[in-house]
Amino acid sequence: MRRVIRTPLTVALASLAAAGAAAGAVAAVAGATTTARPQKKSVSVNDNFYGPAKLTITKGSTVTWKWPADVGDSHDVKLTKKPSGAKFTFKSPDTGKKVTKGTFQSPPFASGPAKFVVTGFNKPGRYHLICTFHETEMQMDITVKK
Ligand SMILES: [Cu+2]
Repeated sequence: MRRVIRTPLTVALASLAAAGAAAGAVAAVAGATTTARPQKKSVSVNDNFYGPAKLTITKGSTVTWKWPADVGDSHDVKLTKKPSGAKFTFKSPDTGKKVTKGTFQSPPFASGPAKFVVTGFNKPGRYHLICTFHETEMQMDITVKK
């Protein structure tokens, strides 16, 4: 019969492997309790409404407003309310370069396809947006979950 000889090295390796497995289990549990991953959401810009008009997203999500081929009227997207300190990254309508600012307004489009992509919904709370051409009827709310 063969004897299994446990040298100090194999014992050390075995305990390392056990420690690694335990650490992995802890990491898996921690991962399960952290907040949800950022999402990518689309909003269609219509005559004269956003679809959807209410959106709930996770922190750090990206929202893309999309104008279809023939929207009709000109429409834009302007942020009017946000949690304090919120900042956004988007392509500046003026320069076409990416900027990070405390507010945003898309270019107006009357015919698409066109899109306006905004990232940086990192602060939980309510964000209110309007179309500056149809301010009273064309509005939307975004809620960022805690
Ligand atoms: Cu509009």
